[in-house]
Amino acid sequence: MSNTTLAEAGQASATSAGFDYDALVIGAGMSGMYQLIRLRQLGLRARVFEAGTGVGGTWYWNRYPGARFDSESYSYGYSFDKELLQEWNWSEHFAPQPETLRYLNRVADKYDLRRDIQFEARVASAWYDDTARGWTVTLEDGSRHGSRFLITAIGVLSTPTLPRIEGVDSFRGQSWHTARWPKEPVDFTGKRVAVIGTGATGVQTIQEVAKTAAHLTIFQRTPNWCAPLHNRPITEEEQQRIKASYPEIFRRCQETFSCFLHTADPRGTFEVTPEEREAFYEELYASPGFGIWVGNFRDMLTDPAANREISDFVARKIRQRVKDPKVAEMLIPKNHGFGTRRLPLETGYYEVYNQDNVTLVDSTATPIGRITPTGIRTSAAEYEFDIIVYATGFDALTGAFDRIDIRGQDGRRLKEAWAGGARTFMGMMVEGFPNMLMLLGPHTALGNIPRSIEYNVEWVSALLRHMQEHGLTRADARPEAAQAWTEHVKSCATGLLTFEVDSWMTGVNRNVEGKQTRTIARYAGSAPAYRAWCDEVAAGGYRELVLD
Ligand code: NA7
Repeated sequence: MSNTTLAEAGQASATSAGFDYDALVIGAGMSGMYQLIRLRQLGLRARVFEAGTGVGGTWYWNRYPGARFDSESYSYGYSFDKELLQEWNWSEHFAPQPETLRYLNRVADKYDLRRDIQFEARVASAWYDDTARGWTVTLEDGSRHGSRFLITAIGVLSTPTLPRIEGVDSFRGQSWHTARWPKEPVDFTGKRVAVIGTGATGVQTIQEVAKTAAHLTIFQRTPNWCAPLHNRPITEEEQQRIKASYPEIFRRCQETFSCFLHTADPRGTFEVTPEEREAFYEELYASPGFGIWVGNFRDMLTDPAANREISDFVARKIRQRVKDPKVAEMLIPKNHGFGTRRLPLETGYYEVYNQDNVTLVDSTATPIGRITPTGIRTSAAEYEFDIIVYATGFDALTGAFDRIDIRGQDGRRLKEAWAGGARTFMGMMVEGFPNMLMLLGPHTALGNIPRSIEYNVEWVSALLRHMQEHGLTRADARPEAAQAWTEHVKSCATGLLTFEVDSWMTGVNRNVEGKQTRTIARYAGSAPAYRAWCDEVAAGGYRELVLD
């Protein structure tokens, strides 16, 4: 193995091209942080640009009340630092946001990451120059930075979107998008509060705000199927057991379909008796976490009849939990089956609608026409509020890429290259965009995200090491490899009920121009199959890439 670092290998051209860095990373969330650690270990000159004032990404921005994991805490943290795993105590089975942010700051402290991170630095553009074989990154402050490699660590759900409703700026009370929540706590006591949106974020927010608001009005356009989280504190005994079983926990995450601790039951819905089926559903409904979604019968998301069974079961639960039958019906989804959109996990969510201080408004029957200086006007009524909370989601998967002017070879814009749908190689590279590596790009395996992050960072780092060792300075995906991967991603979506429904997972956001129709920007195959594909590319010496 050569001791030559990439900096040295490419020194002549790097210096002559005036590169400031070997690698620039955009984003200091979980992926950017871990990538920085690995870049340093490779001996590379690295810098991270981060728009926020601190590390943490998703957990830095999403400070809204009630924000917490839906993954078991101990399956979520970084697995690479065995010492930290033993030192860090998660307090709950599904940790709240402040704790996760503390955890990520602890990682940043331990590895002294902040000295290579520039905060309040939002990237405006990134242009590739084939003569120099590198990237020029321009920040919004106008400063320019040159680098051989560009690594995007910009997240899957990081570009918040406000509703396209007139008057959003005119409201005179307080209003925030959940992903742009203030750092100081917001007191809802005695306040008239509106929440728009009932996705995973809206559900968590509503549960919390309903505890103290004088009155909470929820504007629901599409109800989502939700299931109980069953969170609780981790006892001292459990803490010891968790720490002793980390190798087993992470091994299991590597084996399951989407890196959660749960995995599909091998049985088909109709292979058991109705009594057995009901008992299994009851068991799942009473169990913590995503078991009811990703640990259900294997055909739940492929067979419409199987999906109807579980949907009917959960509808019965909602009717039992919500006292007013009319409100219960409003909360039961009618246009999609259970689990075909991202499943929000809840703690007393349905019971909120039994409270006197809570009103549910159907925003499909009576759409919001306008945000006024004093509140919200629908087609049926006018409401006054002190606070409006926008839990209206994100321009998912490709949105964060679209907002940066990324140009590859011959000045080709990434947004245009993806206009007909994302096209990638394993979600990590894009043909014609040499030396750009994406950590959570479209088409990558998602699921329990930190597990995907660690894998992608390792794969990218191995490629960089390979290039170091062979004195290579340019890596691009071969068109036929990108074509094959993109076709594979499409074929993975075939037959899945999830892809017959509008949601961020199918690339739909009615508040974003050009995102009104479904696209396949999400890899729906298994994580083990994804890793096998990527491992094979590395083991085969990267034949799918043009390396020189
Ligand atoms: P989601 O799941 O995209 O939810 C956004 C919600 O906002 C959803 O209920 C939307 O209704 C609603 N929405 C958006 N615009 C409007 C307007 N104009 N009027 C009324 N309602 C509106 O985002 P989340 O933040 O909850 O979750 C995103 C992911 O983050 C989540 O899946 C986790 O993985 C973490 P719609 O359904 O479009 O009718």
